[in-house]
Amino acid sequence: MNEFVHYRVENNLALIALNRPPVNALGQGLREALQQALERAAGDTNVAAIILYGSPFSAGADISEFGTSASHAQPSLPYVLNYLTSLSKPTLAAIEGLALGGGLELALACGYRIAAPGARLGLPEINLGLLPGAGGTQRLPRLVGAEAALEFILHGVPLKAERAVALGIVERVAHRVESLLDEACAYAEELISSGAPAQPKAPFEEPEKGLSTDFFTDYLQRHAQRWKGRQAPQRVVAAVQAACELPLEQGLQREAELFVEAEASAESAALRHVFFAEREAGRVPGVTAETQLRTVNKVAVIGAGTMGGGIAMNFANAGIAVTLLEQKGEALDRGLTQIRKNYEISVQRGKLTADQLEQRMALLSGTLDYADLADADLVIEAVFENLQIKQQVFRTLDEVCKPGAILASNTSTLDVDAIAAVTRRPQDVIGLHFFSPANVMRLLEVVRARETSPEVLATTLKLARKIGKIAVVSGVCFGFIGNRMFEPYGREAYRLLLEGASPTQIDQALTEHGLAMGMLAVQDLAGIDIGYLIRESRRQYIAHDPSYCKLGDALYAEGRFGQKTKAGIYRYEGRERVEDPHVIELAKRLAAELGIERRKISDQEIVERCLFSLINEGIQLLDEGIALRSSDIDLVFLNGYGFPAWRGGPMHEAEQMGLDNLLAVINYYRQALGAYGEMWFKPAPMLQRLVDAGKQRIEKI
Ligand code: 3H9
Repeated sequence: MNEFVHYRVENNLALIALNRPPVNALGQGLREALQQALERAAGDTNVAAIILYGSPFSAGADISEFGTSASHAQPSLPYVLNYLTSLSKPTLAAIEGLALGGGLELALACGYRIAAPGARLGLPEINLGLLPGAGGTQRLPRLVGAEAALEFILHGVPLKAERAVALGIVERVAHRVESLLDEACAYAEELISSGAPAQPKAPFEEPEKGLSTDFFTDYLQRHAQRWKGRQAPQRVVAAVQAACELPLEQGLQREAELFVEAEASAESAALRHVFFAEREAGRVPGVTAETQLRTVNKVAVIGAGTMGGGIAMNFANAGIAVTLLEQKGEALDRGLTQIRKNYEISVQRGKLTADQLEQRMALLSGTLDYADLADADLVIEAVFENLQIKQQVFRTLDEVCKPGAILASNTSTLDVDAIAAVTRRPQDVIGLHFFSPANVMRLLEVVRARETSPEVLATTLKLARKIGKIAVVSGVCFGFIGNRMFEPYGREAYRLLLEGASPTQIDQALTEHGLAMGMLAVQDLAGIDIGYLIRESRRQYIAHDPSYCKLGDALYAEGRFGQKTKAGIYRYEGRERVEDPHVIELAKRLAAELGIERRKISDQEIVERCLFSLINEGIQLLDEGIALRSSDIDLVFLNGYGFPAWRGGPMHEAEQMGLDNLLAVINYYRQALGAYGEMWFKPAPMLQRLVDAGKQRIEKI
């Protein structure tokens, strides 16, 4: 028939197989082929019922088509699905693997559904800033009720087939994946012989039944805070409300209008950018499908503190045995006890069963002896952030570890080449920078040192995926991608305090922009002492600016280390963060000493100075080859620094505002801030080159 669809008739059944690897994305070609196959089956008098199947069934609309003319090119997905529902023969979806988004909507347009055990069904459009746009918001409420449908669509997380049956999305689960098609055929024969209608009566003909009259208004109000800055959730609510208030045909029309708006939104463009960025990050020069992988069955972590313990949990969670090494028995016991406590919290929250807790703890063991690391396949060092101490650990590892073991450092700022250089196997050394809390944060910066071998890199990238991390490869430089770019961002926040902004104003301006936390609250959380020690190691690079994080240095001298001492930039009363007049006075005094004139500062200036300094540094990093691509930088900030995914990341934001605008604003501050501006607001040379070349995307030129 067509390369995208395989069509055959067996007995009285038309079997239509979707065939567009790897995930049967419903792009224009597949839609066209499917439409033709359906028309052929409809017109064949030998066909009494139609079965649609695929392996996997389908991951939905082709995301790469959004924003292009192909997205709505005929036959559109809604058109094909409406045609499907109009057929007079029973239609059956046999769902293997996954039915997501438009893929599930295809199944919902069929009269009947059977799924393979373990198949995942979901409407994840919300994660792309969209709503289901091929009938999902109208047909699902009629199948499972409006409230259940709303939760399912807004949650965006797929359900396993077994739970989908309980919810009423599919009628049956096949006994085995292998027998799915046979069982689907048997089901279709039953439908034919019982004279079942092509489309059975909807279980919820009135999906709003049982809901209070102000259900949707209440729902929006209840979630207003959570959805701040976003529009897709509100569109989902509007569409499901339409399912309750309008006949199907008009409801579908309303859904289509909302979908067009959503597809054109900046939010969806940002989230689609993130989707492809995550896939792109895995493509690393020098690593191919042929690159040999090393086996990693046993991991060791050196240091059982908060970081080491969190790192160890990642591996235990993935079923990999971990040995924790500490210098003293008490520290080891403390570390293991803390891990157990963390798991106990998950059990209390219902995220883990008591049995799973014990299984994970059984994978964790402790030792005080380096000799016990001799058979580890991967060792991750998570000791104090000091080059000499880390080098000493690596010398020892070089002595005790078996040949071929991967030796990783969790350093957040130090030179991984200098660490590798103390071993006789620099090709086996790599940086694995986890973010705190390491068992929660998705980001893993993988630092490729000068001599790191492709096998070691490929193995760690694969492992990162296994433990559920987003791995981003960075070259070696101070702070790698994240902390290096975070430094100018922090510098500006501290400087704005001297120039007249209050801590609350600065943090609020940033959280209003969508950041999970303001920069100054982050400083208090990370530790004012930690920031100070990092500055101490870099004084030669910052000494020319006497105002550089001056307030941070002063707070350090006062012993105000942040949350842990109940005082830093803020004061902490229990869990509450309050502004401290002492810090404002301190800022005024320091400003006077430095000759900085205090003034009223706008929120816009705060956001621009903090964010654009960070972006400018990112462009410089790309130019230096530390980051491979600008979308990698976005992933770092989205997954490690609380940037909002719906803005797509700092580099995507810069592209959206226009690189010429970015350059103009940076140049404005360079001039407006006088000597300070001249020091820190020089545009990265590559930004100028990109603008001169008329580029809209941030890419190395
Ligand atoms: C929608 O359906 C809208 C409708 O309601 C209305 C329309 C009118 N399109 O992730 P992987 C590619 S919105 C295009 O590495 P995994 C992916 O880029 C859609 N491409 O594998 C990658 O390509 P490459 C709603 C897609 O096993 C390759 O497939 N659906 C699509 O870890 C392998 O993917 C979703 O949001 C797609 N829909 O995960 C589902 N899906 O090799 C989005 C995948 O060149 N997809 N690709 O890098 C996913 O969640 C995961 O990709 C999936 C597989 C779970 C399917």
